[in-house]
Amino acid sequence: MKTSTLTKVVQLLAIGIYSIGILSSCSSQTTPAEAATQTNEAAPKEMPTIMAELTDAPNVPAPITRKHAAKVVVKLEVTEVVKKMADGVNYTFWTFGGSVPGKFIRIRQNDEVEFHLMNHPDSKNPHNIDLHAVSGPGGGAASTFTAPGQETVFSFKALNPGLYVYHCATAPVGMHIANGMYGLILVEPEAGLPKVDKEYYVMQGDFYTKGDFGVPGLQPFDMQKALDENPSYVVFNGSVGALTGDNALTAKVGENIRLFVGNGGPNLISSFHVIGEIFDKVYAEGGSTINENIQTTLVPAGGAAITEFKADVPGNYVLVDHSIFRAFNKGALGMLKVEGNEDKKIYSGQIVQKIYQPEGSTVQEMPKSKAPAVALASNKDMRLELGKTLYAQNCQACHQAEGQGIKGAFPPLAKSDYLNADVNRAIGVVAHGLEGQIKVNGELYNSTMPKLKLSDEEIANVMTYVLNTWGNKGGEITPAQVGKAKANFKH
Ligand code: HEC
Ligand SMILES: [Cu+2]
Repeated sequence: MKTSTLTKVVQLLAIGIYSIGILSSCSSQTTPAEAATQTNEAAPKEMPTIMAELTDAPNVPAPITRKHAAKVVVKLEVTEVVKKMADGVNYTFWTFGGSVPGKFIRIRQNDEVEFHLMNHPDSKNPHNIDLHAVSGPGGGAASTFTAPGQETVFSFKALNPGLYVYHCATAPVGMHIANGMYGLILVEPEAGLPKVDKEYYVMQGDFYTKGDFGVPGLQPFDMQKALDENPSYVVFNGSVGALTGDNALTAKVGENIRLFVGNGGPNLISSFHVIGEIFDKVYAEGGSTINENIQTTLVPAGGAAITEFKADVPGNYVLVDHSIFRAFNKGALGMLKVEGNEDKKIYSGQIVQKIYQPEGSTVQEMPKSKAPAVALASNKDMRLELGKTLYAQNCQACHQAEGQGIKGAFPPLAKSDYLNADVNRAIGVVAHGLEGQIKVNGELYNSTMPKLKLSDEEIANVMTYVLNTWGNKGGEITPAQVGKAKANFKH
């Protein structure tokens, strides 16, 4: 059933393409017959027509197995949609295909692509597309300006193999890109890419919202922040958490993994790195030159790279932009979960942990906050006031502005069952730091909270603030209670 319908569609399309072929043949330099000779391969007399398989990130269409060029029909629909930017934060994304990044397009060198751009009737803006894989004016932008409810068509021949960015180029261009209008198109070399076990699509982008990182609600675009190149969010695949928790990429020990990495920008260059892995191969800038044994590869705004590595030992590998505040504070963080057997020769795990006297503690210490003298609070209101500032200075970088934490990395303080169940234990955590596994609101965390050099007075103030904010249970903590809780803390 499915096949016969598809055949009909292909036949119908073939008729359509034939007429377009006549129109464009005078301007095209190479006829299909010539192209077939150039490939030096047994190509059928008439190029077959194929509907391109398009995928949403992190998925990639299947590798191309055909040994000849084809006419490939790509149909891409632009929509303007409200979607999640982070927990509690929404944004009106402009998309190629319904999500950010846009659909992944996979073709082969010397294919002739018939490109349809449809702009959904509900869109508020016209859009077009500039594919960096196109040789011709505007990379297609000049031929694809499409008003809402319209469709445009142009065709191009994929002359150069490589991994290319595509994006909208309608004025104001920066704003269209900043709203998520970008994706990747892979032009496989004629010989194809070497076989691997897993392929994934990861694309970075920077976003500019009126509210800073984590401020909830539907956030509008902020032109001034975009001009200042000061993003509120830097994310992989369109939102904070698009590649963490249940959305993490997966692989098995021993598998070879290929990441098609793109950067839509609009402004930032990505220092792409996978924590705990070394790229065996990087197709630098998405081109044909292979660089080996790379730790971090630069992915320019409007550029791409193909990285390959083998998962040698099990564990969680964290994808980051190694401009590291972007990773831990603005969202540019993803995860690859590798399952399988350990190999202690390659990675032993911790062998020794013991007290090293000169430093005193195995828990890392943070530098003391700059405030020279500690203001003393004489009532709860003052504690709340001072606690708020202490929180911003000492806790917010990890637990986030609204106490919401970062799933998989920093537990929430907002409505934290761990905190509300035993406040003295939480005070102990703040006073002594914490290592090891804990469960907060049903989620496991196994990480390190540093020991902070805060006085009992400061801990009393910050904990009073935390307890009276974000739906926690309230109350007042005094320095005396902190002293007691510290002494009794064990974990
Ligand atoms: C460098 C990052 C970092 C900073 C700064 C930090 N924490 Fe934490 N905090 C963590 C991590 C990570 C954990 C979980 C530790 C674990 O997995 O064992 C945690 C756990 C906690 C917990 C217990 C779990 C929960 O969610 O209820 C509390 C309470 C807490 N932190 C409060 C604070 C307060 C208050 C501050 C500021 C005075 C602060 N933290 C500063 C990283 C941090
Ligand atoms: Cu656009």
